Amino acid sequence: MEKLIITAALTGAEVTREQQPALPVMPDEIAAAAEACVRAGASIVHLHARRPDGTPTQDKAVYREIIAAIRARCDVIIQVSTGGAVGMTPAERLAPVTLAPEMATLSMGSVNFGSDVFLNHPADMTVFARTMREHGVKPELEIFDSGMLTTAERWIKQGLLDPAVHVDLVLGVPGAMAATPESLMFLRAQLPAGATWTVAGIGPAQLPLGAMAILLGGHVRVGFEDNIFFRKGELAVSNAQLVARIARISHEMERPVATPDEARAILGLARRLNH
Ligand code: KMH
Ligand code: ZN
Repeated sequence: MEKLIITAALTGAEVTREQQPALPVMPDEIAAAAEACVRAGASIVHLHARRPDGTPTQDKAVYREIIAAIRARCDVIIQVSTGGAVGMTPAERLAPVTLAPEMATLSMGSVNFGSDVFLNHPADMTVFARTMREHGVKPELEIFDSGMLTTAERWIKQGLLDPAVHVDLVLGVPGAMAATPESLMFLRAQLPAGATWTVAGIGPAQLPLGAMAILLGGHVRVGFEDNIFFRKGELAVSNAQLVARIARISHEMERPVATPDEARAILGLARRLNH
């Protein structure tokens, strides 16, 4: 089995400081959280930017600041969000990709998202995929439902995506696929040949689905974007606490955790030092 890649989804677009007092919001807070997560075993950080008032933004300048602050502290694979927040325009969402981070998320279809609709028109998403390719950015395909994997297969056949895709199975968003072991097994069986995959369990599903992925040879995403609790009724004290628990479980299962460079090798990333 490959070493385990842990992604830390530090901030997200929806969680507030009121809900999670340790949520990193400002660039220096996000960078400090990233460094702590790397020390705990993360090799990828999934980033969202916020304005000082806490509202989500895809402003390239804010992402630039966050990325520079992280680079000053540690080596880690930077993955920017192109999901942004519900209601943002596609052009707005795509902005941080032009900073040429190593990775960016690419949502593979539209989905109900709680009481909202997370709209991902195929015409827009193909532009996202092309722009990522132009900037040498590896997409992580965000899969909220099984039809999105068939879209991935089609786009690979059409040459829009490179065959060695990295897929994030996001399970437990209200309105999308349930966070059950059966959902995970079902999606895993339909992954494109040669794909690597990670799982992002929402809320209480973060821990059990993460444990499953460790055993199944997948990778794991944790962090406040998807879950703010350490256990029922107890808020996590930091993103790093959630990373450390997954790293501990993986070590106990005798599956070593990947360093950023080892994760680069697994994902086929050429190391980028230009920012
Ligand atoms: N905030 C969600 C609507 C991503 O980062 O690519 C979308 C999201 C996905 O967070
Ligand atoms: Zn995100």
